[in-house]
Amino acid sequence: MQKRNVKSGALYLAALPLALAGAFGSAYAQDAAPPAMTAEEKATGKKIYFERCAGCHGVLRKGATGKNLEPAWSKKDKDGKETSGGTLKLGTSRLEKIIALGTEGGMVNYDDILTKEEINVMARYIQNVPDVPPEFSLKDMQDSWKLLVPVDQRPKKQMSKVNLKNIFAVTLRDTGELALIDGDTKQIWQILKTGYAVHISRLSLSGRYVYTVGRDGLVTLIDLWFEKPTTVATVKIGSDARSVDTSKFKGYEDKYLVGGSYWPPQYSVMEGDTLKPLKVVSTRGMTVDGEYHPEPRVASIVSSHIKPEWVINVKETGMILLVDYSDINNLKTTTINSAKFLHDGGWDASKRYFLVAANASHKVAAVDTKTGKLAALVDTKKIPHPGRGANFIHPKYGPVWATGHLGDAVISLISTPSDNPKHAKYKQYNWKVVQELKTPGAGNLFVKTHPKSKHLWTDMPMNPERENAETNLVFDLTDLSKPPVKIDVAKDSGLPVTKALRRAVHQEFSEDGTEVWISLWGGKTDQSAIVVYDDKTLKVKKVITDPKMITPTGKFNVWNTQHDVY
Ligand code: DHE
Repeated sequence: MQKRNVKSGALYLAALPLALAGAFGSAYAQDAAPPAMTAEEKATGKKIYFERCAGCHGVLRKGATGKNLEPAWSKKDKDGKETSGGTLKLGTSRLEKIIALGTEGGMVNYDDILTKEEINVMARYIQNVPDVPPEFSLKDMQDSWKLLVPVDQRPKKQMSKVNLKNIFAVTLRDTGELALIDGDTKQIWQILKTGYAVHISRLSLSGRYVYTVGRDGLVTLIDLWFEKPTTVATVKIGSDARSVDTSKFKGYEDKYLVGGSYWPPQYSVMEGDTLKPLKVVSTRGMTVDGEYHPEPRVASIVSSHIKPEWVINVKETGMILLVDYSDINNLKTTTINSAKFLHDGGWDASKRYFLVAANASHKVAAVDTKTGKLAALVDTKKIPHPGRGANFIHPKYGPVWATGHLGDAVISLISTPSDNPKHAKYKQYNWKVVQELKTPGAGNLFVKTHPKSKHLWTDMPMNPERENAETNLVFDLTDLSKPPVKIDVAKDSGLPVTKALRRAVHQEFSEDGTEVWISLWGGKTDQSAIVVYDDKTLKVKKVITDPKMITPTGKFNVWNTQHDVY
């Protein structure tokens, strides 16, 4: 059928929009009755679907980065021509093959994560009508809210001697934990229970509080001023979530926290230092194509530095919301049309423009947070995936922001505007892709640099080849015509070779910009590591590994996250 895809255990699984492509064009099975399932099998299917599939295919299975997985669907194109499909037409044995082996379109093989029985359950589960999970109201949030340590019982000053600016908050994906690692000593300071598979950590503007959000919608507030990091409040914002940020504008510093949910499709506003729920706003509505969508999930969120506003990117509608939080009872929102499906993104160097991947459109949308308008829609290669992107001064084209791609072996450099008179000559290039850096393969997730670095680090964790997935490439920013240096993170970790791939994923700089930390993300029972490199010499400085450090993925340095340094 198709080549076995990347070793899984990891989970951009089915991340490409063409997931299941090819399979859908094939001959359909004859029998269209939904297969029977016991209550126990349904419960297993539901759990696995949430943990492995919903992120890309959606809770209602209407598809986003992954294909539509409804039992039967039909749609009309702009000329009125109707097409139809669905899992029922594919049938159990075809679906089992797709789930087990993946597809060349990007769906990853599950035969080494799921048992044969589980694959069979999933093949039948997705032929049944999707369960619609319950809504999650303000009252539900209030009921879930736990203020574990009230503000007046917290320290009045930092109690430890740890250099908080150089703490790294590291997601331990599969254990539902966060490791706080001291960047100076490279020792694990504390491991705390959080939500399931924490997606991101963000910092309060003060640098004191770490906020994490689990895929299960649990937001955790951690106070770094205690002798040891301590969880002081938690709250659920839904049953599936990916993003949080605080209010950062002058006068509102950390007053509010906003969290974006995948399910229900909504964002919630909380008090910044207690997580007390204040407001829930639905994102259901019309797409940029003018069609109603019942599940427009909240993807990336970022807090503006120049206005009391959050930039909230709504995946399925392709709408970018600028939400003015200066009066949350009379919320003013600017709704900007961009393109589908919005995912991750970051600021340009001036922090005026937010650039976000519209991944199924193969575009990056840039919003001007000063004028509240779309500044540009830039065509990229297939499925841009910037993380937060990387800003640097290109020797020929001036300020640029970089994004990699899941679906193409290229890093695109987009010229961004600058008020610096010295950069006036680069204006002609603004919002154009000025250079594409070739890489040995697709499957990039993150790129990173630092104002003090002369390097651009890029990963390829979703590439099917071991020699790519376990490595990083480092480009020399002073001479981009030079081939990148390939860094073998798996080899540098010194850990024994495992049968399955371990992905070298996500880079983060130390506070002073001299070190780069990369996760070597193994399976749940493999020994994983974080490999720390000297950014100047590209030599290994330290391998951080510990039996308790299971499945490390995202890493967030306090100072860099607090100040959006990338
Ligand atoms: Fe992510 C950022 C969604 C899978 C690691 N990821 C984001 C953001 C979104 C998102 C919306 C932006 C948040 C923001 O800035 O406010 N990610 C999704 C998915 O929907 C998807 C495809 C599937 C899923 O079920 O979640 C997915 N992501 C993954 C992974 O499998 C990764 C590689 C490992 C993991 O920990 O789960 C992963 N995503 C990350 C990381 C960031 C992120 C490390 C933050 C990057 C940064 O530097 O800010």
